[in-house]
Amino acid sequence: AQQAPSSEKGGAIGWPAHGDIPAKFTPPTDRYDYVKREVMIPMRDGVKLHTVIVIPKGATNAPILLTRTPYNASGRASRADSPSMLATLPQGDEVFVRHGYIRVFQDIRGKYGSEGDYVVTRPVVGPLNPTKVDHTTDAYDTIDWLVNKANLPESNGRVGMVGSSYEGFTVAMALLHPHPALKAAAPESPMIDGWMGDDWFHYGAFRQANIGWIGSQTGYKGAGEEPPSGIYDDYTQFLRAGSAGDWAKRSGYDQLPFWERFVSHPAYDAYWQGQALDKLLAANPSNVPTMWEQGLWDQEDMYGTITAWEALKAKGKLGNNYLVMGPWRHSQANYDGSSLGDFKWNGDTATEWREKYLFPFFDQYLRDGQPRFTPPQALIYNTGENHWDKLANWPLACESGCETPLKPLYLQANGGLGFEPAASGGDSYVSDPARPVPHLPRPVNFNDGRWGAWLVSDQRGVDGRTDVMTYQTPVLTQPLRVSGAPFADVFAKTTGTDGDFVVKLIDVYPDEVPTDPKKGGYELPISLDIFRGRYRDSFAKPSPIPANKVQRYRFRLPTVNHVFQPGHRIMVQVQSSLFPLYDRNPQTYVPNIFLAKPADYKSATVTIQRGAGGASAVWLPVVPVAQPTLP
Ligand code: PG9
Repeated sequence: AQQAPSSEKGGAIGWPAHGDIPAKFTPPTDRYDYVKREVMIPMRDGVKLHTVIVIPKGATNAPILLTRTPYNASGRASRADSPSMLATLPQGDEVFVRHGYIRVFQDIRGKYGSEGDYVVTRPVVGPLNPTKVDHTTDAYDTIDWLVNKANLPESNGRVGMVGSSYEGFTVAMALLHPHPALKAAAPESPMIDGWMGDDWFHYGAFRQANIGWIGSQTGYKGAGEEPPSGIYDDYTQFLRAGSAGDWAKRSGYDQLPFWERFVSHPAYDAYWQGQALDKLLAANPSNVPTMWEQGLWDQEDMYGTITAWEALKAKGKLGNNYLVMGPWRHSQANYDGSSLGDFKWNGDTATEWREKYLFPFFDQYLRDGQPRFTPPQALIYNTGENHWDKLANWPLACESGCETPLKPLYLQANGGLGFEPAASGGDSYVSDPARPVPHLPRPVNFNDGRWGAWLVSDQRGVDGRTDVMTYQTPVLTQPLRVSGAPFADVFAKTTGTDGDFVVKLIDVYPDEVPTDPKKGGYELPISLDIFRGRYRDSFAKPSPIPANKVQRYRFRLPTVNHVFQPGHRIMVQVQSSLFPLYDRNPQTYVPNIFLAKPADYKSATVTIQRGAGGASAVWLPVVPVAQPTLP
């Protein structure tokens, strides 16, 4: 047989003695412009937290930018595997990298590389946390370690904290008892109150869009998977499942303590009230210069920033707390802010904010010799005129305490809408839990790429459904500006004994938009929310709705800074479901909707009252279009 040629060592030519993979392969990093160190930082209880430190090569006397994350510090510090620090770190960090900052990402307790027990949005030490450690102490101990020259000789001993979403929550928690070396903070769309208006519920309606996260985040210490469903259309998936509790049971969530706490605390009881970070911050206001940021179409944490900032304003702390609201989806502040969905803004608003506002705000405190920079009290994008407003105060109109009160825009007969009181009457619709109103045109898959921009989606997708009540003004001949938080004020009766109310404030584009034909007639939501009727009298103590008796549902809607232009109309839509984003209300009162049974889900006829029987309206923060803005 043809002998295979032999190598000098008596085998086949070139045969590797121990295979092609050496025991250790370390690519050289001498041409890298940074050094990456991974350390385990000890907390006061001895638990060590995995921390990734990225240092510009040759750095001395450099400031530190810290983010404490539940989403894998190593991954967060490695946008790309590159010799360049700029390419390695996330897009949002670029301006800091260009100015020689040290960047630190840390796995929070119990996640990924860190030791200890993970507790979702770990409550502060106290009635809800019997241990001696929380994110306030862990941030303190981490900063204490980082500014010790023996540990990080390259630093100047000053730290800024930044982060969005859960990472914004850990920034806000650090402010409850800040380390003296914490010189600036930027909580971006932070999780401040999970029940009232951030990730878990909105006014008691449960956000099913996030239920998969509970499995992937609390089922595993490291990267996890959401439970597979085998059904692409999440509308179908959750409808077939029944209640959110049924979905969870089928997914094995009875193994997950965090889910068990949900089921045990469906109402706004001490468990949730004790975690209201806006109240904790107001009770412990810090002097750390802080820039609170969120998106005006933030589909995940729309509540936290404005609520925390208002709470600190009420404590007289505007001297070190500034508000930023951009035309952004959740966390878009750290990416390109040129557009959202089909809407284009006046340039890359997010990069503009980071470079012209966030960075100089931080830099004046984190590096010596930098120019003083006082941001506007409120930097809020004007979404109707497409430019930033730099305002000396905020809101410009409100329910109480503002120069300008809210102005009721009444639901009128025949689908009208106007500032004049409406004639008496009612508009009825059948709300059928078997046919809930979709939050996006079906098929709806939470991971189909539409989640980020869903809040700017055209509402004509549901306009015309018999269970969506649509009211609109005549075409406007003058611009109308709204700058603050509108309130929904719905008077309604139902044949059921429970029910949800969704109210949407919408800007209707002219029938024709020559420069962008697809915008003709677009129904752009500028503010919308859902309210679970059982909580109309008390968030802590739900009560059945007395059937066929008019009840009042009054709730604050997300903040707007918008101008309805001439040629546009103002529209309000009212409906009783927003699915599968929110769980369905069975519309018959049950003690705990997570445990509702199929037979509990019943159609109900809902009547929205107008005029003397109940002056349903949306109360708007109407102000003159021209407002003084700072230079
Ligand atoms: N606040 C976001 C979130 C939390 C929980 C579930 C789903 C999303 C976030 O931290 O990304």
